[in-house]
Amino acid sequence: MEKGYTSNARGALIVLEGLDRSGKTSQSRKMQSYLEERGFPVESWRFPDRNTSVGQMISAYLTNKSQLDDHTIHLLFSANRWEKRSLMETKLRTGTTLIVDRYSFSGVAFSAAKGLDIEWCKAPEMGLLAPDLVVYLDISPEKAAERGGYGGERYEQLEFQQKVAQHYQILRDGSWKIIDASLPMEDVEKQLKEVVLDCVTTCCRGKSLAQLWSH
Ligand code: T5A
Repeated sequence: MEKGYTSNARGALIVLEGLDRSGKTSQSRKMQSYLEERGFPVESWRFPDRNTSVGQMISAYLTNKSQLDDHTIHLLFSANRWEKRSLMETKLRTGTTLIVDRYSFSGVAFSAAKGLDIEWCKAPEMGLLAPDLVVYLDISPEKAAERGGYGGERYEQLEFQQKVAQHYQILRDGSWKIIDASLPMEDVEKQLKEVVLDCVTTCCRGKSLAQLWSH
């Protein structure tokens, strides 16, 4: 057992959310290095996980190589999380912190932005593990669109991202940490480090795992 861990200690499930190009991938890497330097076991994950067979179907859809019904792609995104759930639980229970780039909130915000019923969108996510921390990297769709590589994938369109931002607003609760993602990368990183370290320390001391959107 790692130094400082109690018997019910575990890794933290930390989720980064935000519009396309908000800086999740960059910050996820930085948080991984930061925690590793401090001696915490940590992995960076992302959804969609394009390496699985479900993930490959999603990737083909996102790159406009295939067409799918809106409900069908929603369920595929969800299935892509379910296929990683058991590994996720094992990692957390054995003390590894997971920094996850997008999770169920992306699933709901993007599909609901297309007009699907929000409760219908949430239903297949119920029972997945609840994050210990959700950080929303807050940036205007206009500012995000100015960043490198924007526009290559299906959802990277200004008007659609505006709708996604509105649905993230609906999903947010008081526990989310909101960070201004239009700030320079170092400033975003500094704010993120504080909340991430606090969360990892809490889970390291012992915290039970919860399920998402269970009543
Ligand atoms: N989706 C996803 C669903 O519809 N349902 C679901 O269930 C899920 C999980 C793929 C798409 O799928 C949708 C959402 C997406 O549309 P993705 O592969 O995660 O999701 O796509 P993106 O979010 O677009 O991922 P990106 O890697 O493209 O964007 P990031 O990770 O937010 O941003 P990042 O770090 O790669 O940075 C983008 C650019 O901005 C610069 C970087 O250097 C880079 O060039 N940058 C900054 N520049 C200035 N200041 C800063 N603070 C900066 N931070 C980053």
